[in-house]
Amino acid sequence: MHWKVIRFTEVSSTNDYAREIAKEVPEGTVVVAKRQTSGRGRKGRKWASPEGGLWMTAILKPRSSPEHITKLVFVGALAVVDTLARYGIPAEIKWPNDVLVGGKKIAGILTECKLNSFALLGIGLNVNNEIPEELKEQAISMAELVGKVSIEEVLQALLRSISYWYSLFKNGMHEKILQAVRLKSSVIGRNVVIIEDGEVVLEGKAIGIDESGSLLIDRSGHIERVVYGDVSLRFADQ
Ligand code: BT5
Repeated sequence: MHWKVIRFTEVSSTNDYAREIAKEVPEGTVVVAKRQTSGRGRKGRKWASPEGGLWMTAILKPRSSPEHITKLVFVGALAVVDTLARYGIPAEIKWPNDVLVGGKKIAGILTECKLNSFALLGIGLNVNNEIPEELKEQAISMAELVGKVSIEEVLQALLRSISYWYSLFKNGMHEKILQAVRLKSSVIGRNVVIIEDGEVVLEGKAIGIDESGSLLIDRSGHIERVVYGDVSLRFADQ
């Protein structure tokens, strides 16, 4: 993939800026900002984006069918895990869109799509930035783990890893992607609680991720499928 990076000191959200230009620019255009004033998670949740972190959105044009596009989030999560491994940081994927180190969130992925047109792969990775006080118990940065690192170097490593996983995605090798997600998952084998709109909708033991990317939950012998969407997951023992 040939990446073309557009850099800003400040934007509201790299996903929002990317959405505005997506139709006019080629696939591989990447929007990066030093800080975001309205960084977002899913469902309008806030994403803390002070200077020192890596806040980026890659504009992709995969021409995949709707059933596959939801798996794009795993391209981002796997790329982050690979990138962290280069720095000796062992990370895990918490289905569906978080990357954790030692149980703390180091990165979040936000994918947004306009079907038959473009997909936005937004990645927020805590690099050298301060973690806000209220998130300190649940979030961590690369600097806390290995000391200060070059954001530019992290970006280049991340783009290389995205190229790899995205080429598998484009070539229809979804099972290979899912197999990697299963291997890196911090969820399988654990008791989890699924939350939607602040309410618990399901509790049980996560036993796998199926071929569509859905989480399989064993609820006293009855297997339920949780489709990736706007749900959140909490570990039952935390
Ligand atoms: C996510 O949402 O995890 C997706 C985050 C995506 C951020 C990137 S940055 C570049 C691009 N532009 C954007 O505007 N967004 C993307 P979600 O699963 O909804 O998780 C949000 C939750 O994560 C919040 O409610 C907080 O609890 C927590 N959180 C917020 N900021 C954080 C941070 N910097 N590090 C770790 N956790 C954080």
